[in-house]
Amino acid sequence: VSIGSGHPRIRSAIVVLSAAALAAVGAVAVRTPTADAATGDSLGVAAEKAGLFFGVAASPGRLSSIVGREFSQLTPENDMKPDTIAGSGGSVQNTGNADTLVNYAQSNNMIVRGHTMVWYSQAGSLQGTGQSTLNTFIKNALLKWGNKIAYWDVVNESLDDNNTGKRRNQWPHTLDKDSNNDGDYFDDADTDYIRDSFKQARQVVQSNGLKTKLCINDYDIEGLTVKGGAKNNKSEAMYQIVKKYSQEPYKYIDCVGFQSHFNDNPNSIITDDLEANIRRFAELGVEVHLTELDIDDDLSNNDIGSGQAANYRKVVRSCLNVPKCTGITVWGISDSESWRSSERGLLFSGGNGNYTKKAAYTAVLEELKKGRSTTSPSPTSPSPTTPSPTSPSPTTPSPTMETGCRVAYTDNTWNNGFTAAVTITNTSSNTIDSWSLTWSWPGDQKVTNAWNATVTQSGNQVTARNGGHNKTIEVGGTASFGFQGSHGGDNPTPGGFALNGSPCTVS
Ligand code: 9MR
Repeated sequence: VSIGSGHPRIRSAIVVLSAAALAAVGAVAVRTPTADAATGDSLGVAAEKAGLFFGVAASPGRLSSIVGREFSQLTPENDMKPDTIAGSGGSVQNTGNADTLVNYAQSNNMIVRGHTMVWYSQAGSLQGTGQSTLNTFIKNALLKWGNKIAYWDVVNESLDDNNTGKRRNQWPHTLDKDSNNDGDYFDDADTDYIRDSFKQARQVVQSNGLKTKLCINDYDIEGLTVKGGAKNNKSEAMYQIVKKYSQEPYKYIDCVGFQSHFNDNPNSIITDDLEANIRRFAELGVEVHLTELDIDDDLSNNDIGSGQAANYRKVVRSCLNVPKCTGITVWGISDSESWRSSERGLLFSGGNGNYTKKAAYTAVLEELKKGRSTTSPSPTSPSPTTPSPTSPSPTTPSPTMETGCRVAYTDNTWNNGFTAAVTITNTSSNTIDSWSLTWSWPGDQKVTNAWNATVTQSGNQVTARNGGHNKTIEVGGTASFGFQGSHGGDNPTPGGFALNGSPCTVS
């Protein structure tokens, strides 16, 4: 009998022991989530400090204590798929296992990713139905769990294999119509099940005041290129879909999932351009997640890899370096219990609740603990034509000159973390030579790291000072920076922005 999971008397005794006493107890290796939080010694806790979630795919039979201890997000591996929960006419049924997983996540402070609604595979009674039945199912699934689900994979695996850049040639694509035969499904007169499914999901989210974010998920879209350096056409096709439906006038898609099953398939390799590809999706304003990560421990056809732990490190780093890469989910706990056990692609060995950390685990934890890069360019970095910091401006004003300014502030918030993007516009009639922007937090927010500005905080007062490359703001010009922060559960928008001491308008 393991003492670990919930012997209340022993647990409460340990809480009052000092660290030294705890070490002396030795054999009673109880680590409550609280103890882990204190040391940061858990993937979920380390990830949360870096501003992202670290999750796992699970089934009710795999909910050993490691799940709640190590991970901060949970994806039902199979129990929310239509072949389990879709009844006739788009109804939702048979949700017992899914409910077990959602309840487990809730009581372990994990967020849930719903997986998945519209998919050619495991479609159950949705298979072959029309858009109106899909819409009914989308509505029922969203309303069944509401805000208990943070992210839903609305559309899964819509694109063809073999790097064709086409849609998968089977239902639900059979619903699509290319009215003018121009090769896409983006024209108003076209029928596009991706558009229509997200449209429905967006309407349900909006009209019910839900916070659930709507994602599209696929595999082999991780790199800009595939093996041999050819363009990744599948990734490009996904980019065009996300670009189209995340922007005005649609604004349907919030997030894109790179499944990240890395193996010897030439389109599934880890490329050096993974980070750049994450970044280009992020620059559309969507969140990027690595949703089903596993890495074959023998990527013999992968010319990038040098061992599984190094590959995990590289993939996690690629996400950490892009602020809008807000979560990583591994597709299972241990190798032997994985859908691809022969690849030994996960972070633990062992099984049945008795798991051993692999070198890959240590690599991931170490990388998460290093946090986000502070030097990587943000989507708002200046173009190469921005004047260099040393080039003298003919109209350099005195630092005391009055400024007129406008501030645009947008944030992207989850559990206890957020990222924010700030753009300052110089609305005065003078060039600004150097700047500091101040504001105060209405809540308990804390800035944890920043890019393109040096940000300091004292109490609830924050000061952001220009970086070298963005110190000059021409008349009508802008300077941008971003940061990451933590909050206690509520992240109200700050007010009281002032640039070099003068109040700014907020847009
Ligand atoms: O891991 C899942 C496995 O248990 C199922 O048998 C399989 C059936 O299709 O689905 C697996 O999960 C898939 C996920 O839903 C979508 N991306 C690929 C995953 C691995 O096949």
